Amino acid sequence: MTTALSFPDGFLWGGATAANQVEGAYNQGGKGLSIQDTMPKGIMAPPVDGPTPDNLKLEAVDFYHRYAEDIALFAEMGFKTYRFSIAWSRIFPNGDETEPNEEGLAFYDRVLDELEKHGIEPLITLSHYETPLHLAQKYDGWISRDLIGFFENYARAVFERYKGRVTYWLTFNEINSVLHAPYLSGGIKTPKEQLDPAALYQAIHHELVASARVTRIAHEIDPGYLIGCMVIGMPIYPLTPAPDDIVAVMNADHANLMFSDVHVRGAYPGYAQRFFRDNGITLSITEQDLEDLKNTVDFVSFSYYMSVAETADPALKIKGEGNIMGGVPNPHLAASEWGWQIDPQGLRVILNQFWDRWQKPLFIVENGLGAKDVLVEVDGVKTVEDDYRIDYLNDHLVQVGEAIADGVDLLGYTTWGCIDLVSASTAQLSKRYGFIYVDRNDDGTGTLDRFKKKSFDWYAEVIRTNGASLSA
Ligand code: BGP
Repeated sequence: MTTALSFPDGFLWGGATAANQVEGAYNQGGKGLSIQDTMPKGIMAPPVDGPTPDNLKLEAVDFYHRYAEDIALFAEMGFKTYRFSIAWSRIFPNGDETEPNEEGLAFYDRVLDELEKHGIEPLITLSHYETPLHLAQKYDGWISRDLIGFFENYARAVFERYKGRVTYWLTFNEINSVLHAPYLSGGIKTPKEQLDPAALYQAIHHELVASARVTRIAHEIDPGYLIGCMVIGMPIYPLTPAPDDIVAVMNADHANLMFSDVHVRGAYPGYAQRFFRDNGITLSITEQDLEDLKNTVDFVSFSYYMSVAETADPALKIKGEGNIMGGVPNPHLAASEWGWQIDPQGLRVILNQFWDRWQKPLFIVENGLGAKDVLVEVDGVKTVEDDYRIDYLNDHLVQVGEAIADGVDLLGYTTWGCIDLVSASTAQLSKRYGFIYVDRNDDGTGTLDRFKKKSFDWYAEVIRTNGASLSA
């Protein structure tokens, strides 16, 4: 007999977005440019110098002006939480000023007002792939130690401003993605191919120290603040049971897990020190850095879209499509239209792996299916019959329920792109994740009107029943 699915009382159901993918208004309210304004093709092409008309993120889905309408729709689905990011360049337009931009702070006050009105708990990411452009151009992003201080000023400004209105904060979105997308993730302008591994790991060290320092600052400002790290959660399976493949998996896991090991344990693990030694990487680490790193996170959050396989055999080491890191395709799994392999059980696996490893509360802050949707008319109402999305989310949530039954301590679950938004990797709008369809196309045309998809009512029912309506 198996245990029935049961989600804890107070489970934080909701959805997630990032400023650069929904807000638009890229140059309004005193906002400075961010690296996203130079990435009209996402990570599919090298960045350009500045904003270009083909960059969908400049207007995105205009959340900047429509936030009240959108939050009302989230409330209609019964959201308990809404994860969004603050655009760093709205608060510090260049990133290195000393005083924050009042208009930027006031915008997020208004967002928080709307959330409070509907009883929705905010979950805020401080840095979601939107480093101020000036910091990339002048300092080469996180390569420079100066960014620690700039980030600290920014975090302090928002922690102080929104005190008493927020509990959950995340520092860097998918911090482990910097290994694969240094510009997107770390504002590092030097092209990846020219980047010396020692410089890259120094940048990572700066981010880890910055994250730990702002964790301390947050707790000083408001002891009620809970600070989480955020990583790409991607289980890595051996392609075969050959011991060489198992060791290859262990090494690939270490490359990823190092980030949260430092966040949770407050020091570099032995395997990371060995990696640095073996690769001739000598980091500049001060005594103060070592002290700062001891400010560990309160919880671990992660995105989950897919698992990958790994092999030690160079002939089989093909890189498939996937969420920034990608990996060797698994012959047992089907894939989305964008080649991301679909593996609901992988979510249970990673929840157990993370819980067993850290014994810290977990939070799934991204999960979902990017798909091409077709707007149709049913009984005179425009909608999308997205049964494929319902199936995807249902199957993943059933595995979440299994993990909870396994004993995993899970705070909540926010689907990615609860309203359609611009894709981070491809910069398309046609790669849609939402329960809410936004009328905007890849060529920039469209009314920006919102329509509820079939999945809208489905998710509302899942939340209303606290998961009891899922079909196992
Ligand atoms: C994650 C990012 C998000 C998001 C999501 C889906 O890597 O944190 O910003 O966009 O993946 O990816 P994509 O937009 O490329 O489909």
